[in-house]
Amino acid sequence: MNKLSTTLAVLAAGIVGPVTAASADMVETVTERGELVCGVHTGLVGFGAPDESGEWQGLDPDYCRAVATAILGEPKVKWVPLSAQARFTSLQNGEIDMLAQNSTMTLARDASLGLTFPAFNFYDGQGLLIRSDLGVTESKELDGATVCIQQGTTSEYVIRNHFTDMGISFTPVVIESGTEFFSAFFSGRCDVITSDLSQLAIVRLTSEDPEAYMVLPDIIAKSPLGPVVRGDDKAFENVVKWTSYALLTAEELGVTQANVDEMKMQDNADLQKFLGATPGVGELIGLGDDWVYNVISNVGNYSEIFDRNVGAGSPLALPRGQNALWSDGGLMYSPLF
Ligand SMILES: N[C@@H](CCC(=O)N[C@@H](CS)C(=O)NCC(=O)O)C(=O)O
Repeated sequence: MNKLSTTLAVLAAGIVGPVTAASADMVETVTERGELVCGVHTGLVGFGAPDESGEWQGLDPDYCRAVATAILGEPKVKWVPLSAQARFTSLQNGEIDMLAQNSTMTLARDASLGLTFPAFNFYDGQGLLIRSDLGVTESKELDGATVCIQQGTTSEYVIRNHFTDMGISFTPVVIESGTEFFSAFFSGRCDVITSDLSQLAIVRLTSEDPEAYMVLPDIIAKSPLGPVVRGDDKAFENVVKWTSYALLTAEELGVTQANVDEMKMQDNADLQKFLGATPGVGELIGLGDDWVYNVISNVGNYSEIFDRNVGAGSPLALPRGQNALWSDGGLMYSPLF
């Protein structure tokens, strides 16, 4: 790729320049402040949307709660809803401590922004949502279609390459705001919207007439999603990384929000260490030994978070699919504690 196209790819992915925030000890800052400042979606049910009391609910907000609890012992979070375009700049500038907003890890985002993706919380893919009456069954039949794309997302870059590779033309309509992106599609301004498949499934299911829309079978890119932090604070990065792993390990060990007290008392060396009945799990990442216990008792394990927000226990009922544990054939895998 030449310099111009690299620059274009970087711009298309919503990347705005080098990191500017002063380095800080985030574990100490969060402890002193008494809350974690988390960047979240403006309103995507299941992944991050406010409830009636203005509290953010969803898979990503629950990761904010888990990280806050690991540090503070309780899920104290200040929510900062962000547009797709503003999210990385906001993290770079230090306006938020952590970003949890269906953000895809890419080389450019991880390597050139001074940011880092410590873990994945949802393995997704990019797809296309169309009006069913278009009579199309796969993307190669979309020659000449009008495609709505949200600015500052990976989708913008991927879709252009996809149409070029297929050798067919399309008219891109690049939209800045998240709300306008969906309404443009539902009001007929474009034939297709492209984004993460989870997002497309949710938008379709929560529309007035889900049958009028269909997600095409094409998966045009991988899209691993996860929390993002600044790259200059290894200790905080470790907390986010190992909190994510703790959620997976708890699922693997059968530790749930309901049974965590009972599990902590079991005559099992691994469980006792993991849940802080015996010392060791906190010291290496600068936390108390009860941090995993606190996270699970406040937020639950990964399967509980998945189920209540996007899975079988929610109206969305998305399948676990690739997000199942490795032991169930999925990609979710935690190293040993
Ligand atoms: N995972 C992709 C797509 C993410 C995405 O499309 N996010 C949008 C739409 S859900 C968003 O955060 N919108 C909020 C807004 O702009 O208000 C990425 O990281 O670029």
